[in-house]
Amino acid sequence: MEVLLERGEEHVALVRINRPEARNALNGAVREKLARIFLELARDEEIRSVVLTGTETVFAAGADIKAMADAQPVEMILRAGEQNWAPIKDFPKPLIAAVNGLALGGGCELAMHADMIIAGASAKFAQPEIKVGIIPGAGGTQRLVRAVGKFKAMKILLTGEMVSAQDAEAMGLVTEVVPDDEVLDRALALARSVARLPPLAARKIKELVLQGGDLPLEAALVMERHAFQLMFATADQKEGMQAFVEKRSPNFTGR
Ligand code: CO8
Repeated sequence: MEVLLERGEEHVALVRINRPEARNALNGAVREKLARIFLELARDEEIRSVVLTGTETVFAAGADIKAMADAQPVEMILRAGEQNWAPIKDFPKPLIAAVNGLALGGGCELAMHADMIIAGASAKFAQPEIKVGIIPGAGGTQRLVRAVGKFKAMKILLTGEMVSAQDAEAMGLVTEVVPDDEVLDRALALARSVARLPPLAARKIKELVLQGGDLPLEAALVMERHAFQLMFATADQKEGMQAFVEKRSPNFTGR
C-alpha cells in the first residue's frame, strides 16, 4: 500500500506514493514498487499519460536516510539503486508530477524525472543531501543544472536550502504553480488533454526532447527529421490531417 496505482478513464493512470509516516521517504520497497508500476504502465497500451503524486503535505522527503545511515560503499553498489530508477527514467509516455508539500533530495530528483511538474503554491523543493554529508545520487547534479542553469543549481545544491514553488517556477523547475487543493486536478486535466492527442507523436516528442538535449544540434536535428518523417507511417497522422481537411474532430487510435 506504500505505492498505489489507479487506472482512470481516458487513458490516464495515477501513481501515488503513500508512506506518510516517513514523509514518503523512498526506501527500497517503495522504489521497487515504483519501478514495477512504471514497467507495467509502459507496456499497457490503454495508458497514454501518467500522473505521479505523493500525499497532501509531502511529495517525497528523499531517500530513506535511516536505511542508509550505516551503509558502506560496496553495499551501496550492490543495492544497484539505479535499476529502480531506470523504468522511470526510460518511461516512454508523458509523465506529470503533481507536487504538494515537500520534494526533497531523491524526491526532488523523482519530480525531475517527470516531463511536467505541477506544484501547489506552498510546495517546496530542495536538494538537502549536503546537509547529511552526501551528494544527490539520482540526477540532482545533472538534471537540475540542465533545468535551471548553473548559478541557480549551484545555490540549491551547495546550500541545501528549500526553494518555494514560485521561485522554482521562475527558474524553470516547475511548469505551473496552482492553489494547493487544485494540484492533482490540474495535473490530471493536463494528463487527459495529452492523452487525447496521438500517443506515438507524444512518445516521439518526449524521446527527442530528452535525448536530443545531450546531442550536438546537427545530430539532434537529423534525429528529429527522421522521427518527423516516421510520423507519416502512423494512422493518427492520416486521421489528424484528414480530420483537419474535413473540418471535423479527429479520432486518434494510437496506431
Ligand atoms: N528518510 C527516512 N526517514 C525520514 C525521512 C527520510 N528522508 N524524512 C522523514 N523521515 C521520517 C522521520 O525520521 C520521522 O520518523 P519518526 O517518526 O520515526 O521519527 C518521520 O519521517 C517524520 O519526520 P519529521 O518528524 O522530521 O517530520 P517533519 O514534518 O517535522 O519534517 C522533513 C519533515 C522536513 C521532511 C524532515 O523529516 C526532513 O528534513 N527529512 C529529511 C529530508 C532529507 O534530508 N532528504 C534527503 C535525503 S538524502 C537523498 O535523498 C539522497 C538521494 C540519493 C539518490 C536517491 C535514492 C532514492
